[in-house]
This record gives sequence, structure tokens and C-alpha cells, in this order.
Amino acid sequence: MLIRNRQSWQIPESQATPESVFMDRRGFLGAGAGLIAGAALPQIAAAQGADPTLDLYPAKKNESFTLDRPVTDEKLAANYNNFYEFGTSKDVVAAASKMATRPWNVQIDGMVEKPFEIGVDELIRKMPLEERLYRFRCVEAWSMAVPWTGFPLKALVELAKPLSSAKYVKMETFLNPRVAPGQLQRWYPWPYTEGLTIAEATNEMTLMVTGIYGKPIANQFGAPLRLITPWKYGFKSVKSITRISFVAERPKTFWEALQAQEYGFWANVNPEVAHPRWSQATEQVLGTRDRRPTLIWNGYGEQVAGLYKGLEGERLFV
Ligand SMILES: Nc1nc2c(c(=O)[nH]1)N[C@H]1C(S)=C(S)[C@@H](COP(=O)(O)O)O[C@H]1N2
Ligand SMILES: [Mo]
Repeated sequence: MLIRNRQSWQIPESQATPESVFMDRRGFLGAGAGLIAGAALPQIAAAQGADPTLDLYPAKKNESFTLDRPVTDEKLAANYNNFYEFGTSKDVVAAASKMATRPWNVQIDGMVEKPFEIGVDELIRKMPLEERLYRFRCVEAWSMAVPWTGFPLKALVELAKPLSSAKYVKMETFLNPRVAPGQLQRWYPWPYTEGLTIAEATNEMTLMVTGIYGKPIANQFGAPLRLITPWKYGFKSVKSITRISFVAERPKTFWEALQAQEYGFWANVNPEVAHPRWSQATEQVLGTRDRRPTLIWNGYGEQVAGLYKGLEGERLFV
């Protein structure tokens, strides 16, 4: 990760040991594996028209979600993204703009009454959209606070009608290396996969996001549909989802598959449980010189701590 003209709030590489550091090392080792540097890739997205759901924004704000800090400046949040499909740097805007986000279908399958596929616009129009202010904490120890627009994942679970044998919801990003050059790097376990228990998926905090800053979500944030679980580290919030499966077994997630010692299934925020390579006690607030203490459950314990009763033996904070 190369940072030029580093802003004062950006985290020096020596201090942050992000996911990318680990991966760059792996990348170096794997780079000889049949990849042709600079091989021509088809250009994908032609100029896209206006978002077909534009009329739904801004959605009504749900006033029950308030912040303890200012909202992060939109320009900062929109230019500091993790989206490995488009590169391991934080600067993925240009690469992600090549992803066509329409037409976009979402497949709902696994242990449901009847599997189906639905166009994202039809799905969004069926769902109760609202705006929520949430804190967001990346496992790399930076944080932001943003207004997401979306709908409770619970509403989608109800639409999907899972069987009682379903215990987990598995969510996957699209898989198309012609669109996402990062997916040519075959040492990653593509497609990006995440999962939640049914109880987590139906908790009121769990949001399927379709917009941000009062507008349809921009590509680099994971258009047209991404997950947000604000009490968990950011890597849980899988972007550009094309498939949602109801399953009996705990899914193997992207980061867990890469490095289970460092990234687990639960990934709940806890300042007292250090990452093996850095402390999680504080966080660098994006766009400021502020380093704040990190809160357990990222401050959402009242809403979510009850989900983990009886699971104390699990690695809940990795
Ligand atoms: N498909 C996909 N989803 C992803 C990632 C990714 O690389 N690919 N990165 C994750 C990580 S580590 C973080 S911190 C957040 C970043 O979200 P943002 O760029 O919208 O702020 O997306 C998460 N979801
Ligand atoms: Mo992250």
C-alpha cells in the first residue's frame, strides 16, 4: 500500500497493519502463478444512465439512531474504501466505476420455501427504505460515521421465507474477473463471502444498504446492495451482493478462509481483544486528528449483546 502526500489523518503504514499488508506479502509470493502483467481486460460499464431508484432518495431518516461524533465528510468516505475486487489500495473509485450495476439480479436460494431471483430495483421498491446514522469501525483501526440508506435485512429474510432448518445467511459478492481485476488474483478465496446467524440477520440493527449520503450508493461503497452490521468490524459488510443463501452450516468467510488466526466469523468489535498484530483499543477517526477509544460492540451493545448469550465460549471478537 503506497500512500503519497499522506493526509494528517491517514494512518502511517508502519502503524496500521491492515489486511492489505498481509495480502501484499501473499500477492508477492503468488504473482508468478500464470498472471500476465498488463494483460488487456475488456472495458465493462458503458456510460450508465440515472439510477433507476433515484426518486426514492433521500429516504426518511430514522431518528432513533444518533451519533456521538460528527458525520464524516462525504468526500473523505468516498475516497477511502476497501474493495479488494478493485485493488488493495484505498483508492478504488476509478476501477470500481467500471462495474455496471444495472441490470443486477440477486439470487435467493438454499433452505427457503422457493428459491428465486429478483432484480435489484424490484427488490428495493418492495423494501422499507430509511436513513440511519451509524458508526463504522474497520478492523484496521480507522472509523467513520455515515448516513446509510437501506432496509432491515429482516424484511428480506421475511420475503425469502427460510425453512426452520436454516441457521445462517450467507452473502456473496459477484464473481467476474473481467469486471473486477482483483479477482484475477487467484490466491484470494473469491467470491467475497460473508455470513450471519439468522438471529443476527433479523436483528433490527442489520441493514441492507442501497444508498449513502442521501443518494443511491456509489460503486466504490458496494453498489447496488451491501450489508452493514455496525457492531462488527467493517469486513463483515460484504459489498455488491448477488447471492443470498440460507444454509445450515456456518459459512466460511473470505477473511477467515485467508487467515483464520486473525479474522473470524463473529468479528464483533471489542477494544480489549487485540488483533494479533495491533491493538484495537483506539481508532483513528477518518478526516480528523482524533484518536478515540473504541467501544465494545462499537457502542451498540444495548441492541446486540443479547445475541451472544450462551456463545461466550466462541471467538466472538476476532
Ligand atoms: N466484496 C467486498 N466487500 C467488502 C470488502 C471487499 O474488499 N470486498 N472490504 C470490506 C472491508 S475490510 C471494509 S472496512 C468495508 C469498507 O467499506 P467502505 O469502503 O464502503 O467504507 O467493506 C467491506 N466489504
Ligand atoms: Mo476493513
